Amino acid sequence: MKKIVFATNNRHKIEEISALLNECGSEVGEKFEILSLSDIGCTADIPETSETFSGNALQKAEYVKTHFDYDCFADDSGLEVRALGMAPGVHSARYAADEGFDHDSEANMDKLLSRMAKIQHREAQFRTVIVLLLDGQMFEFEGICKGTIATERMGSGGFGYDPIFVPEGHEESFAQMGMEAKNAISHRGKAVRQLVDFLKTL
Ligand code: ITT
Repeated sequence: MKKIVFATNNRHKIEEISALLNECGSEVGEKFEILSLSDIGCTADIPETSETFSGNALQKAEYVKTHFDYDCFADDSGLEVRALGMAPGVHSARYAADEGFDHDSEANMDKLLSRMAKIQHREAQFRTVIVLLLDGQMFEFEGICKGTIATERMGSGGFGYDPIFVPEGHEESFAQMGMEAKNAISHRGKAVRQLVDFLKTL
C-alpha cells in the first residue's frame, strides 16, 4: 500500500478530510495509507510565505518531500471577501497578527466583523487549493464555496471563520450545520472529492 502524507498541523482539517475519505468508499483506502505529520515525526511549523494558495500548498508539500521523502498532499485555504478586495485570502490564519494575535480565530473574526461593520455587500467565498506531489509529479485541485459574511457569530461548531460564514442557499452558518453537511458543500469537500476521484484512477 502506498503511503501519502497529509501535510497539515490543523486538526480540524484532518478530521474533515478523514470523514471525506471514509465517505468516498474503500477504493482509495485499499490503495493508499494517509499519514499525518505526527505519524512521520514532523513537528515543524512549515513556512507558508507565498502570496497564492497554490504556492503555499506547494511549499508545505515540498517541505515534506524534501525533508522526509514521502509523497504528500497539502491544503492551503482561506476566506476571500469581495468588499475587502478578496482579503484576508492567504493571510486568513493570521489576519489579526497586526493586532498582536497569532493564529487566533476569535481575534480574526472580531477584526473581520469590525472591518465589515458598515458594509452592506457581504459576498465572500472560501477557497481551498490542494497540491499533491506523487511519483515526482505535481497535481492541483481547487474548491470554492460562495456565501456571505454574517453580521455576528452564529453557532459554535467547525473552526476558523465558520461562525460568521453563511454558504449560498442556506440560512445557517458553517458552524451551525455540522461537519457532514458542511463537507457536502464546502470548498475543502469539493477539492478533496477531486483528489479522491483522481486517486481512484491510479
Ligand atoms: P496548515 O497550514 O497546517 O494546514 P492552517 O490552519 O495554518 O493549517 P491555512 O494555512 O490553510 O491552514 O489557513 C487557513 C485559515 O483559513 C485557517 O486557519 C482558518 O482561519 C481559515 N479557514 C480555512 N478553511 C476554513 C474552513 O473550512 N472554515 C473556517 N475557516 C477556515
